[in-house]
Amino acid sequence: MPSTRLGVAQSAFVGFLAVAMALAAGHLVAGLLLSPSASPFLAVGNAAIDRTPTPVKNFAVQQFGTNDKLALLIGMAVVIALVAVAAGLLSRRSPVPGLVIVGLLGGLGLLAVAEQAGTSGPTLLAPLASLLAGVGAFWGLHALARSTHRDPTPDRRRGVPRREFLVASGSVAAGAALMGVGGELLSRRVDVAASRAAVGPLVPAAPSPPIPAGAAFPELGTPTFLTPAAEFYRVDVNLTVPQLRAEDARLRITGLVDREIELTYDDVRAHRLVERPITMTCVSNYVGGPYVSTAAFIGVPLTDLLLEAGVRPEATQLIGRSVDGFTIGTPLRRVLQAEDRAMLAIGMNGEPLLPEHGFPMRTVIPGLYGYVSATKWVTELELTTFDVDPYWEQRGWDGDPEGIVTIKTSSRIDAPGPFEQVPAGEVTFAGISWAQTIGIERVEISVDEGPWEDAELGVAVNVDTWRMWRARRTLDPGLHTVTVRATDRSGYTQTAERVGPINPGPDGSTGLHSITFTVA
Ligand SMILES: Nc1nc2c(c(=O)[nH]1)N[C@H]1C(S)=C(S)[C@@H](COP(=O)(O)O)O[C@H]1N2
Ligand SMILES: [Mo]
Repeated sequence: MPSTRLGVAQSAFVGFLAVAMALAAGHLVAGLLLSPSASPFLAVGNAAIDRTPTPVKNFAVQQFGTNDKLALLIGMAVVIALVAVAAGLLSRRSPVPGLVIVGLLGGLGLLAVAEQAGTSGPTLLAPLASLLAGVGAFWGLHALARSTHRDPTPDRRRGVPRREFLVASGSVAAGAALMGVGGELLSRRVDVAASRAAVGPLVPAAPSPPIPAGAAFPELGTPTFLTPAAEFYRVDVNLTVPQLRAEDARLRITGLVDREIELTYDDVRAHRLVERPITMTCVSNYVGGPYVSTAAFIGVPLTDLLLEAGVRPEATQLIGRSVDGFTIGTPLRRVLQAEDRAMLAIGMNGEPLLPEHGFPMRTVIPGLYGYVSATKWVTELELTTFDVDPYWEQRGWDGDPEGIVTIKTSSRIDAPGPFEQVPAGEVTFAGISWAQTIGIERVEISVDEGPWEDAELGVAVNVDTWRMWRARRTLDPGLHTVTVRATDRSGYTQTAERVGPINPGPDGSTGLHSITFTVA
């Protein structure tokens, strides 16, 4: 007597395959349309990032660092797989519950794509294809599985229906894998690498002098003075790096200006290019954290561009807009104060920007945290007043537009590492400190809560970059603690009061970095 219900494994498999098919079909069409973000999987991920409360977002950045996006994608894949399996299991008698769930998942993808900034009609084809593929695959596989069930005996000898189901599900699995991979390859078809290579050398009219020997102590464990672009910290809201070609790039300067202007990449290059080492810092950096890096940025001074457009006196804020929907607001006063060193950057360490750092163009303004100064993949600079709220402020980081943007003077211990065991004898300490636009005056260390004693500073490169430090002490064998603090040229010494990066606004962390280590 054949059961009228599908087997547990078979029904779970039907649900899983149908959803895999749905995601792959969406990914493929998004790839064909050259809109990777229209892939329902990525769109749902981006929608999730958008709705994540800021503290959670910050927690994720701190836990997973630059892998926060990978962690999110894996987590999402697991959740979706579980829902898919549940859809199958609920459909052992009738396909209806599964069809409803797969349809709802498809609807979610459709909504996520539809709400994206700059969605055009055609990009909706990706989630639509996904919905149809998912529902279709579920329907087809379920029907086939049921027919196998209803009529199990006569064919057992020939094994036809069972084999039919296996062949069909195998084909769906293979098809989904092919479509997924194809979609991924297609969306990388925009040949950013070729566009970057074609830029050729960037020659600043005012090159920055070479970094002096003695500016960094990498042999002692500090970073190199200039961070190689590939190792520069990366923070942004994107699951996939926006792929833009220099040939297609346009920068518009709009808003409270005498004349709006639009520049191509070549127009930008043709301007006076300056070069300046600048240390960037993310507001999410915790005390002792890694979100601080230095590059010699090459670009056009923002003041040159603002002069060209003619800024109206009412303007108080410069808003940067980007292809990823991110907007960054900078107090105009701070842009002007930075003079030539606030730039529309096109190069980093002598090379065009890397895609993950904003190729082809981004802004960099020394002294301000990245989220209020450093628009990557920038497409528009709008002059406004403080009435316009940029990205983070729309999401509840509603700070004082003038106050919170300044990078806090800070310092970090790079050597010894946490809980490192160092050989007996003289111990070498080394690390970094920074006080962008002001300059570092002094770095002190305290060993085992003893008196503060001066560390030796590396050669200063300019006030906008970090300053390395080193010190030596002879210590007895056993467990020790070292703490560091910096004083900047305004006379401010880092406070010991420990505050996390989000407190609750994005003010940047405070507190002193300490390391515990052992002398052998
Ligand atoms: N378009 C865009 N620009 C952006 C961001 C973003 O998410 N999108 N993140 C900002 C943040 S929070 C920081 S700290 C810097 C980091 O720049 P980097 O990744 O080149 O180090 O970019 C800023 N610019
Ligand atoms: Mo940031």
